[in-house]
Amino acid sequence: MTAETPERQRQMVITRGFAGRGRAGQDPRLPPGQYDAGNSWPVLHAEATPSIDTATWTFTIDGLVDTPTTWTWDEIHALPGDRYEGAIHCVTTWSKFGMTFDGVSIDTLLDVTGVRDDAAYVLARSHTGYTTNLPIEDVVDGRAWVVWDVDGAPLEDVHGGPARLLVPHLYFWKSAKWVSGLKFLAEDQQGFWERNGYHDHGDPWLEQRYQGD
Ligand SMILES: Nc1nc2c(c(=O)[nH]1)N[C@H]1C(S)=C(S)[C@@H](COP(=O)(O)O)O[C@H]1N2
Ligand SMILES: [Mo]
Repeated sequence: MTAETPERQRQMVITRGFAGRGRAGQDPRLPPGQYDAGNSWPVLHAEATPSIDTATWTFTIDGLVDTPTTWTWDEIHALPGDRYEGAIHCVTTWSKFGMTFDGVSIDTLLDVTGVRDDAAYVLARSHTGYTTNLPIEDVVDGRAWVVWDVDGAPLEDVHGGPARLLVPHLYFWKSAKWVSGLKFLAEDQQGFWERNGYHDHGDPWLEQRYQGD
């Protein structure tokens, strides 16, 4: 029988503690099945990249709200701004840390429109026709934004400029590029990728990649 010295016992406890994190050696900020894309920022979208003029750009909140509202570029910029600093996670397994996005919180927009009691879901839409669905809980309480700057510079066309939705706690397909509005609904209505097999919710920590996950 091997004698365990106090030092050896302490070591074993520490080792077990680290192993207990589940994925030894993996960055704990990485959701399961994801890798750190480092400095690269992959571009992914289904449609052709549009070129949208901020002079004619609008963003609309409608559906089950008290006061449906459309903002122009200048009007939305006149609202109190907000910043997200952190990670984004794409379902194709890349994650990116240390991103800084500036724009306006969805909470600020909902202060203007109000939300009716019978609203439970949101369908986000883009100027290109792209759509994606979310439960209301995922776009309120400081968890979703309309953003126009990334790392201090205007969002490029290919990344959804002049403005995109940002819902960073869900897989990145929920962050509709070239976003044009949010419709509040009583029933969940699937968006583009969700109709094509992606999960309705898309929580990266639960690996909700595909329908049925
Ligand atoms: N309008 C639009 N938005 C979209 C998509 C799209 O096809 N069209 N793809 C989504 C997916 S799957 C991802 S991973 C991200 C990619 O954003 P990026 O190209 O800025 O990395 O945009 C999301 N938003
Ligand atoms: Mo994606």
